[in-house]
Formats: sequence, C-alpha cells, structure tokens
Amino acid sequence: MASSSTVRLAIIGTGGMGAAHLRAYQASEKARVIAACDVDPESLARVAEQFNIPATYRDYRELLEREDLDAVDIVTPNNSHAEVSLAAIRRGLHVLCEKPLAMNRHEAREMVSAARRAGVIAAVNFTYRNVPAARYIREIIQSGEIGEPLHLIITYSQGWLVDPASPRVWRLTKEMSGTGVLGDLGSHLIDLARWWIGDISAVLGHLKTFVTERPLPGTGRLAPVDVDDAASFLAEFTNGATGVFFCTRYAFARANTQRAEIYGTRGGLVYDNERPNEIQFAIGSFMASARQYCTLPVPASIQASKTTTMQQFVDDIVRGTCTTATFEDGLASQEVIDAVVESAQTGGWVRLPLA
Ligand code: SOE
Repeated sequence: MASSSTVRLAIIGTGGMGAAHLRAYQASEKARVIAACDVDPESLARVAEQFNIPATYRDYRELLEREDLDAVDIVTPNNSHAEVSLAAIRRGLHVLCEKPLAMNRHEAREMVSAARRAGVIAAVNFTYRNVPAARYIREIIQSGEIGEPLHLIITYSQGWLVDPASPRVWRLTKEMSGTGVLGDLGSHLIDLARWWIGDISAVLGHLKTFVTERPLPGTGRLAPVDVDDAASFLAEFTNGATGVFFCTRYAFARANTQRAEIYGTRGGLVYDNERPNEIQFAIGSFMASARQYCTLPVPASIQASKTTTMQQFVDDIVRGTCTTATFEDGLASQEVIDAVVESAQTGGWVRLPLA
C-alpha cells in the first residue's frame, strides 16, 4: 500500500457506472485513483480528464503490469468480469467487481477460489445494501422483532425498454451480459433477499422477452435482443420462508423502483428504495388487530452512516477485512440466477445447490 492509509486504485471500465464509482472514490480521503482503463478511447480520455486520473490504458493486461497498484475496480460488461478479476487476483490485487459477478456459476466459483487462495479483499457492488431503509430492515429482522420470516415479495421495476427506440445496448445481448434483467436487476433482489432472510434452496422461474430486435446505437440497424426483458420466480428459502421475485425493464413510467414486503410470525415490514429514509411496519398483536402499517423513520445513526460500496472497499483494504458483499455473495446470487434460467427452460422447480 502507498501508505498505511492510502489505497492506490485503477478503474477498469469508464462508462456511466465507472464514472459513478469514480465520484464515490473522490469522496474517500483514503482512495487515490492512479489509472483508468477502457477499450473506448473517447470515454477513457473524457473520464481521465474529468477525474484528473494521471495514467490511461486501452488494455487491462498492460495496466496490471504496474507495480504500484493496490486494487482494481472492474466496471466492464459482465463477460469480462471473470477474466479481468482472475488476472488482477493473480497479481495479488484487491478487487471490487460490478454485479452480476460473472456470466455463470462456473466462472463465479473459479473467482471465489482464486480470491480465497490469494487472500485478497474481493467485493461485489451490491449497492442497495447501503440504502438506509434496507439496512434498517435487516437490523429489525435480525433483532427477532417480526418473529420468524415467512414471506418476501420483492420487485424491481425499470421502464427504459417501453420506448421502442431504446437502442440495442450490450445489456441486451447474451454474449456480453449472460442474462438480461435477471442478472442486471434480479441479482440485486437476490442479494437483498439473502442478506435479509437467508439462502435460497429452490426456485421456479419464468423469463420473457417482449421485443426481440432493436436499433443499434449509431447506425440504427436492427439487431437481435436475446436476453430476458422481464423475469419472475418463486423461491423457497432454506429456513422455510417463501419468496416472490419480479423484475422488469418494461414498467411504464418507472426509472428505478424497488419494493419489498416481508411478513414474519409477529410482524411485517415494507421497503421502498424511493423512500430510502423510512420503512413501514406493523409489529405485535395490537397493530395486527388494528390492521395498520405505520411509517417509521430510519434512525438517524443509520442515516448518518450512509456510505458507498467504493468507500467500504477502500476502508476494508486498509482494515484488512471485507465488510461489504463478498465474491461468495456474488457466487450465491449467480447460483440462483443459473437456477432460474434452468427452471425457465425446463418449466419445473430447480433445487440449489446446482452441480
Ligand atoms: C441499469 O439497468 C442499472 O444501472 C443496473 O446495472 C444497476 O445495477 C442498477 O443499480 C441501476 O440500473
């Protein structure tokens, strides 16, 4: 490490999410982004200038030859997460990788084993763990206040594909993305569900593609969409709770809406990411008989400690322990994604773990 409290980072991938990560590093006193890498020279130059990054690379292998790096943040399309992570881990670097962790569980398993062997911090950007309401929900469930969790209904709605002119970007291709909305948004839901309730033991899935061709950015030529636009699945948790999951890119007039209802033996909770500093709750027999849900502000202490995965990653490197979502969490989410894909293909329940 540059000094005991400075972490020298490189960002790999300078698109929209890369810039969002860089803004987060700007807010961290311990982070120093010393290099950026992207195959797209224009985006690379723009971001390097905007964030004052001294060195740029078109090829991540050249970047990884540097001797002065502590960590990399991988914000590339999904099909390079495994390759770039494994190369960085081989160099002994700490890695933060965007979600979904990989294209499938096989890649994700290799990434987990490599990170364990190397003893590096290996984190995944499951960013919604940092929504104050999501953290409060976890605290309440863990406190036992709502009793044993029985049900989770969780949805994630975006609407950008309702527009027929919405272009065929990489997220709409199996080759670069693996799956569609299931990996992109469903991975977040699976992670929140596991973080709140526990592991998932079986799923029954359905995937739907509404529009199978879209105009390519730039040329406008039509190109195939070969991934899911909407994904839904039923789930059973290992603790016996049941779950209903739904995510779509076809939710009219929705930009980025997550909702969840959690029902336990003695209480219920409601989460809405668009109201990040409050939850709704009903706990105990008095509220049960009144059939009332009340709004509860998230405690000031939780609101005040709001952070980003990027800041946590940097702090974790300095501290030497991973406190955010790990590659293991990324793998667990990936296993569920693969099981939903298999279930959608076969039409039947699929039990986890998969072979
Ligand atoms: C695009 O669908 C996207 O940016 C996702 O990739 C993010 O993970 C999600 O947080 C917001 O939407």
